[in-house]
Amino acid sequence: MKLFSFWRSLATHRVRIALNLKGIMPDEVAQVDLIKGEQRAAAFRAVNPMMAIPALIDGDGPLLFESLAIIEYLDETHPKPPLLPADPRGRARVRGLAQIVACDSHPLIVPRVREYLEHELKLDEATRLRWCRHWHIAALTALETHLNDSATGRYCHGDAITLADICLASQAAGSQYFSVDIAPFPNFKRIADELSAIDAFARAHPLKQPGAPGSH
Ligand SMILES: N[C@@H](CCC(=O)N[C@@H](CS)C(=O)NCC(=O)O)C(=O)O
Repeated sequence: MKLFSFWRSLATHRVRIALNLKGIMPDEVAQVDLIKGEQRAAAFRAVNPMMAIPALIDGDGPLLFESLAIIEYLDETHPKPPLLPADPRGRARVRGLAQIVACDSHPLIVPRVREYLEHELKLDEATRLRWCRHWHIAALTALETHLNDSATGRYCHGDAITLADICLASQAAGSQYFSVDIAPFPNFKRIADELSAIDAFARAHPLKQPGAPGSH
């Protein structure tokens, strides 16, 4: 198994958590340096035409792409522990929470968007940060409202870890990138704190990866 990764990538952070929860160790982790723009190099474009990570090759392939699709693939091929509830309504809630992070919020703050704001629209750094914080906080606000529900337990959905918790952890890491205080979102913060104490989550954190500032 080969994972295309970079320490700072929040989408890859999600996949790393799922791999850890499933007890899967990729044979190879290929670094795609997003700061240097390696995602746009011809060699990687041939791997993933979206020029984004994560990407995963399991055995003979084909290439797996998009974090949520990869995580559901891992869940289907390695069912224990399950990352989705058994009931359709529960699965819909968990996928909905996950998609607020991975589909509604995160795509607005990825490097290609920030670089477009900078180079094409000529927005200065403070304005670009304002953009990122705005969309990040919009998702935090929606998540907090959804989590204020009897379906929430120790984690986002009951007392078992699900795909929604994986996405919540990546949103929490993003809060650090943009210096967003999560204290005004107490359900979100409580769950983020719980998750950060779990080994599979702690080991997957961006700042624990090779190349990250302060990592070894
Ligand atoms: N929706 C995708 C997002 C993939 C994505 O945009 N990944 C970022 C890193 S977190 C990336 O590689 N961006 C490259 C760029 O924006 O140029 C997923 O969840 O996998």
